[in-house]
Amino acid sequence: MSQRTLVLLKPDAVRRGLVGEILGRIEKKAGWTISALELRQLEREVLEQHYAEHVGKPFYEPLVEFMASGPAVALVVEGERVIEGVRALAGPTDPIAAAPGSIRGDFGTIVRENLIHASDSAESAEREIKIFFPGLA
Ligand code: IDP
Repeated sequence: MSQRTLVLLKPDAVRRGLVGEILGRIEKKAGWTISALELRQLEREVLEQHYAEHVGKPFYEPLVEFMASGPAVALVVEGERVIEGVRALAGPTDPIAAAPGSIRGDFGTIVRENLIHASDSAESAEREIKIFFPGLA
């Protein structure tokens, strides 16, 4: 089942020079394709749309601040079961609980600064792709 998903390499990944490492893991999965890619400073307005489901939670404000603290990489990945697959590569939200071998498990320690975002369903993916790549069909 070919799908597409929205991935963000968060500002900590860019600051720490982990973009190549993380993109490499995604690129090496057989049959997956990166169909859009952009390094950009995320504006608050975009982040408010992206994280709308978390408004009012205690971690929301610091999360938006962190996500706007430096450039991030936004990309769209297409391929077989890519929504589930990129989330498996990323590992669970808390990097300490994430298994070694996963991106968060290998490189993270802080829940907020967990390196990568990946859409969690087909509906989220379509919503998020529209936010970051409005020109994409
Ligand atoms: P996910 O990114 O693993 O799907 P979500 O629950 O959607 O996790 O949370 C969005 C982002 O908010 C997380 O990736 C993380 O950066 C941050 N976050 C989630 N829960 C906490 C928390 O309890 N403390 C600090 N930051 C959090």
